[in-house]
Amino acid sequence: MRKLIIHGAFNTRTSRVIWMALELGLDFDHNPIHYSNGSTRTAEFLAINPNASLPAIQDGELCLWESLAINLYLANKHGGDLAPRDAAELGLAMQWSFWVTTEVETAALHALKHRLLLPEEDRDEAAVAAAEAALAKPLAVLDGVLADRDYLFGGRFTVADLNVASVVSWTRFARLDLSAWPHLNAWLERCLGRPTFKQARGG
Ligand SMILES: N[C@@H](CCC(=O)N[C@@H](CS)C(=O)NCC(=O)O)C(=O)O
Repeated sequence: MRKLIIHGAFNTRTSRVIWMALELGLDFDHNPIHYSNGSTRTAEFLAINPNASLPAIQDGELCLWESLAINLYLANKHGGDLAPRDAAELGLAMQWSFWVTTEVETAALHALKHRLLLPEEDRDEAAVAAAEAALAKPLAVLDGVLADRDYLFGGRFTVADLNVASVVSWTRFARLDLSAWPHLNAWLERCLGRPTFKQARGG
């Protein structure tokens, strides 16, 4: 069977999938294309991901897109400690992955854009403040859940921690003040401190 191919440059959401592949010790080919130069709009890539976005993977005949879904798939396929061990853990892994993408990602990306990604003249601290306000509720929820545990569930680092931490990491790159949420902060440190996280972002 053909080797797993991960499409997408390190400085895109592809780093989430590379992080997972490294955690699982997978042998994969990396195709580091970027959306900014038209590489995702070729007929060849659109046949893999009609959204023209990154990441996408090819695993044998299967083409898959949506970073957090790809990670759930890879964990489920390859097993080990990162994978859900039963239906209840699978439910929790999906719950946290859907939660972070619906409740956290948009505001975190907004903060990141206005602190880091946009040209300096287009950045707006009022937009950062609005993002911070929108994040207060979900981050408080995460902090509360982590008050009595090191990881989201199961007493170990799982795909749920990886998916949630990869999105919440944007708040740190945006230099938001997370001191109001010490349990979240300590958990984020534990997750992002894994050597594979740095590797997954191109070292
Ligand atoms: N929900 C998708 C979002 C994918 C996405 O928007 N990726 C960005 C790169 S981080 C992209 O390729 N954007 C295409 C564009 O802006 O043209 C996922 O998590 O995979």
